Amino acid sequence: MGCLGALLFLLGSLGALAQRCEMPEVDSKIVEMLGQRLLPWMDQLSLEQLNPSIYVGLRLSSLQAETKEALYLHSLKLHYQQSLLGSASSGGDNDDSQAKPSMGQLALYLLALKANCEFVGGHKGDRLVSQLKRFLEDEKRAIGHDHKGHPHTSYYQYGLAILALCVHQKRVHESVVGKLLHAVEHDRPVHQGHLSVDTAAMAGLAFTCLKRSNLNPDQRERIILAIGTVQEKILRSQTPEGHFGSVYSTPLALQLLMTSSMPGVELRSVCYKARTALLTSLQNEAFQNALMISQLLPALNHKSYVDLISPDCLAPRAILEPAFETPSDTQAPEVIRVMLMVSSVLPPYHNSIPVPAGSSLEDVLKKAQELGGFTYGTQASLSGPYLTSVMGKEVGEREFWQLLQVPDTPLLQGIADYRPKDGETIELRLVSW
Ligand code: B12
Repeated sequence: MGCLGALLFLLGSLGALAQRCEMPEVDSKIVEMLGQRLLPWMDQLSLEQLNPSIYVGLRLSSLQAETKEALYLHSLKLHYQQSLLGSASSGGDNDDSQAKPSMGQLALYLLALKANCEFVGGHKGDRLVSQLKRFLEDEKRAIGHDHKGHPHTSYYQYGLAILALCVHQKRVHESVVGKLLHAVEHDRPVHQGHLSVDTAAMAGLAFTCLKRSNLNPDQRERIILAIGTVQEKILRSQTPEGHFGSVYSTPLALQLLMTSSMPGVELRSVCYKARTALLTSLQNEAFQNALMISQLLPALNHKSYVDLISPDCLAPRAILEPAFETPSDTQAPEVIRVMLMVSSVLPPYHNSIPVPAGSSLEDVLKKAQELGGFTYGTQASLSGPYLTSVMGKEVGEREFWQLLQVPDTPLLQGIADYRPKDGETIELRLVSW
């Protein structure tokens, strides 16, 4: 073999080794149906209901919602800027009725701006960037010099914030990036790594952005290694069906895998398998939640949040038409019984709750409250209503009310989306995380 032949052979085998995560197109009807489920959410324009993730997901998808989309971004700007920057006339501290967006929500808002090809800038933009940097500094302090502490929010939001600043080409201090690197480096799989697949994927997306933008050149080697660590973690988490972790962490995991090639890994078949698993889940109507759909649509369009470094705002996207309403069954649904159990309180609560078939777990909780002897409270979040108190017991620091199917299977969905079956027993359990 001549010199050129050898070179071609080498390049050929390198190409075969370094495969990309490319997924064959998913039927456009399926994608359209997912997009249509976002439309009703886009009519809700109060701060509590606004969800910047929906806007980002749509912009990175193959779909567009025309004027609705523009109006949605307008409302996001109005409400987020007002609540974050506050106006002197709002009376300062006597206007606490609406909670300020969290670090992660501010980060998603900045991603939404970039998804519309807008750089944050000007006086207001700079203040938002400073706020996000301050949030990160506070979190860095909470984690501490010895890395023994925890962020007040989560490493997921920590990664999201670094990613958002990065796509706007805003540099964050090495010590801030260092905390996320440390978390990934010390997430030992042998000890059942504590970072979830979603959190690892989000960290990986942030690192990939830093690598591509070369914003922290002195940490480049560590960043590249950490991307590899995250990729491995995600690959190891693939279930026999093909999901990474669970069905709902697969969208972000795919976003990450799509940003990279991995020498020596059959990425093509790994991603093909994930796609098959996703298609089955889509047929089973697993994707009803708007936040989940917003994380899935980019992956189905071969895009990731890292593409927000230089988004293609002129890419043609199909116009989304509202779905036809299918007339609902007029027959009264049968009544089912769901057992509701709370053992984290004294005396423990245990009751059989009658609800119409097809009710959500939230309907069950409402009915139980109506029947007496049970109370609960929720907080709005981008994923829907988050259960924060049960029988008057509010969650403490790093605690949450876990939803389980007895004896011990955590639910994969929240109270608004999960629909228990007749005779099922659901436990609400106060746990630390
Ligand atoms: C961190 C996290 C948690 C933390 C939240 C505490 C904290 N201080 O951060 C803990 C461990 C407590 C948690 C709990 C649960 N989680 Co969680 N969580 C996440 C994660 C990794 C990031 C959320 C986030 O910060 N988003 C960014 C910020 C900007 O958005 P936000 O709306 O302001 O964030 C808040 C809400 O997301 C809320 N929250 C967290 N999880 C869930 C789940 C649901 C259903 C709801 C309504 C709210 C909610 O806590 C966040 C902080 O306040 C996501 C991953 C993802 N892909 O989104 C999963 C995720 C949202 N969680 C999920 C689930 C299933 C749950 C639980 C229902 C699990 C269970 N069986 O009990 C519980 C919630 C139960 C309840 N009380 O209502 C699923 C939801 C899937 C779906 N179909 O919608 C996700 C997508 C993980 C996954 N891949 O399966 N979670």
